[in-house]
Parts: sequence; C-alpha cells; structure tokens
Amino acid sequence: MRPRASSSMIKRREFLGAALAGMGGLLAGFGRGSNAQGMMGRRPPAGVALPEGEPLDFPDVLRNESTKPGQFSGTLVAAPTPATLIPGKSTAMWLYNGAAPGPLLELVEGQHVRIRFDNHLPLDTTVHWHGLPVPPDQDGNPMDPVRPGVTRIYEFDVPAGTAGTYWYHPHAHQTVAEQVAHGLAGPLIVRDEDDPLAHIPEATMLVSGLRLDSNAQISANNPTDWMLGRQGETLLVNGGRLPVHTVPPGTTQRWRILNTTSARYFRIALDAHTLTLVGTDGGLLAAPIAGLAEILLAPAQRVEVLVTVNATPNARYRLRALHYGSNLMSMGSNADEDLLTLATSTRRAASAFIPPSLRPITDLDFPSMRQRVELSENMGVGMMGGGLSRFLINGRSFDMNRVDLATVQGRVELWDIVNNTSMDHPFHIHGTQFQLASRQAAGVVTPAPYLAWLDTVNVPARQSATIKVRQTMPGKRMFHCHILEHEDAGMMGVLEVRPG
Ligand SMILES: [Cu+2]
Repeated sequence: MRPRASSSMIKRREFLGAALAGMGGLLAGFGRGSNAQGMMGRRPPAGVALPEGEPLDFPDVLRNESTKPGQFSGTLVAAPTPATLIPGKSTAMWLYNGAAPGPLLELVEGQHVRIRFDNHLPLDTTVHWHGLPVPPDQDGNPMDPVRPGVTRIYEFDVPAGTAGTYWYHPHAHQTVAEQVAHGLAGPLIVRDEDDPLAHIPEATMLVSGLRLDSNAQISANNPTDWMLGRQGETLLVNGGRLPVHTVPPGTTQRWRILNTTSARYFRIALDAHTLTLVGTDGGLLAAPIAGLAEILLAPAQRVEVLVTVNATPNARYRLRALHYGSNLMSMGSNADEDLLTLATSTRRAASAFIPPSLRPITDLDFPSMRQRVELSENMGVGMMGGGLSRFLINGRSFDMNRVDLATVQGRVELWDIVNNTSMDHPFHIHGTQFQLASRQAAGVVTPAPYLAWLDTVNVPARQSATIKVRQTMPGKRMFHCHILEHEDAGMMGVLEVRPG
C-alpha cells in the first residue's frame, strides 16, 4: 500500500505537488461514483491476496514549512487516491498526502503548531488529534466539519508533559468508520528534550485494518460490521502486509505500536521474547513493566514497548496479534494473525540500559465529583435504520446539539463507565489524558495495577471501569466508544467544560 518507487503508481511528493497545484489529472475520476463505481462492475481477480514480506516501511515525516524556532507549520491534504495494493489492480482509497498511513506528524513539547488542511474528499471531514490536549475548536469535532473543497487551518500549542504517541484521523458526523476504512489515519509523535529512552533505537508500527472486495475495492460495511464493528480485516503494519523488520541480534528496540483499526482488539506478543511496557496512550509510565508475555491493545490505543532481541544471528520471529474475545456471543471472525516478522541480521549489537524510572506521573487525586456513563444497546429498535440507533450512552443516541455531561475546567472527577452490553467497548474522551482508578466485574473491585495516562480505556462486557479525569480547556468535548461503527451509530456524547 505504501507508495514505492519500484512498484507503485504514485509517489507521495509528486502527489502532494499535484494536489497543491490544484490536483492535476492524477486524481481525476476517483470520486465516489465515477471510476470507483466502474470498478465494481469488473470481474473479480483470480485471487485477492496482498503481497507480503517487504521490508517494514516507515511513514514520511510531515515537513515543517516554518523556519521560526518553536513553530511547526505543515500541510495535510485528504483526497481520493488510487493505490496499487494488489499487482495489476487499482484500489480507490482516501488518503492523507497520498500515503497510507498518512505522514508522521512529529512535534515537540512547547511548539506552536499550524496545520493547513485541504479537504479534497467528496464528503465532509475533520482532522481529530487523537489524545492531544488541543483547544476544542481545533480538535476536529463533528460540529466543525470541513466541507469538500474547503481549506481550514488547525492551530494549537503542544503542552509540556505530553510527549507520547498519538494519531490523527477524521471525526466527521456518522462517516468516521467509512473514512478510516478508506485509509485516513496517520501517526503523531510528541517528543520531549528529556526523553529517558532517547538512546534506544525506535520504530513506529501503525496497525491498520484492510478489507477488500473481489474487485480489490474497500469493502462496504455489512450488517455484522454495524453491530460488532468492522470485522474480517487484514492487519497491516505501516501499510504493509506482514513486513520484515530487520535488526542486529542482541539490540534493544523501542516500539511505538498504534491500533488504528475501527474495531479490532488484539493481544500483542512476540515469539520467544517478552515485552517491557514503558508507555501508554499519553506517554511514558513511571517505571518500566518487564516480562510481559502479551499486551492487550484495544481499538485506538497505543503502547510503547522495549524489546531486547535475542542474540541469535539470522533468526526470525513473528510479532503476533493474538485473538481476543471482545463479546460474550463469541461472534466475529478475527483469529490470531501475524503482524510482522522480526529478523536478526548477522552482526551482534549490545543491548541498551533500561532506566528503572522513566518520569513522574502525578496521581489525579482528590476527585470532587462523580459522574456515571452507561453504555447500552437497544436490541429491539434500529433495525429499520440498519442498526443506527442500537448503541447508546446514558440511554441516548448522539446529538451534537445537546450537552450530555458538564464539568468545570481543572476539576478532577471520577467517571464510572458502566458497560451494560454483551460486548467490550473502548471508551475514549477527547482533550485530555485520564487515569484508570479501578475496574469492577461481578461485584469485585480491582484497583488499577499502576498509574498510566490513557485517552482510551477498554470496558469489558458487563463490567465497569472507573477513571480519574480532568479537563483543562473550556468548550465542548466528545466522549464515545472508539469502535467507529458504534460511534457513527450514536454511542457518543458531548461534555461541556465550563470555565473554572
Ligand atoms: Cu462500542
């Protein structure tokens, strides 16, 4: 999927140049309904199989167009883009700057960021800076759509203490699942001058899902997708199927792993290795947690892990996405799936020192308010609308003109997120990082085992999670299930943050 000079139809820089020059002829006919429709009538290819095993590719870094210190200025263009995923086939995708994943937005704490965003898609979109505390009116809320053909500027400061792994994706009303399925997602990393792991080589691994139909086009959602979230997708890492990541034997690596799928839960595990967890959604933990055989990554979550690679030269190991049962009905078609091959080269390297402490995490203590968020499903109603009113928060379907919960700037609150459905939901709040306080299952309360910054927490079926949360900027924030089909189907609410 990643454009490459050797095999590909498009080169990103050429694409961007053409896009900025008014799109040129490159994209002609790739809107909804023209060529895309024409392809649907083609006969299926003999076999729809993605090429696999190419070297792990990394997204280009979005160029900083500013020369002013402390300033980042960049351009993102969302546009219909033909891509060659299967040799001899052209797949109509929607991409940022012509690439899947989109370019890496690499920011530094304290920077002022100005992103020019051009919407060349045939529908409304927004850019949401998932997990970053940016002002509500710059956060790509569904209330602030960018219409087709329109350019808008997103502008915000990167606060101190936010070093971590984030991502950006569309957040338009009721079309998020469709837009992400077509390829719109990109990584965002905030760096800090005092990174205690700066001496360790790192790799960003953005996991996305892809499901093609027999014409090599992005499949439309089926009724099961609208219930469980999009199922049966092939997992890609940085746009490639089962890529090979080659490293010296014995080396220590820092991997930033992002789950940008619409609905796929998986347990990350690496053959013959344990993982050391050092970071979550909002950045580093207080201290590394070593010896993990697996780590659950819910949709939209990120982790940073350290891997000290076995010293055997010329060995191969698989990084795996192990099956996770995310519903009590045992439905869905997602089995274990390999993500990438870790290959060792010949010449050995030394392992890295892993500091015993990483950074302080202040406990969000002394909550002064408790709020309840109940996730439910409406089994009887909604079939007429294709299931669009099935998933509710506090008994209601999303309405962007309604305020569902209110808080005050700076106030720490406990939120009890109660899942009264038979499937897991990854619960996300915009504009802040929160801390898991405890979980409750069958009446038993289990405190969180360690402090970590999260913007998305999994709430298993028939269980609840209690989080400590604080908002720092006034305005309207979204909170929702990050199974994108559930979000589109109404499992979302509006939090109004009032000035403190
Ligand atoms: Cu959900």
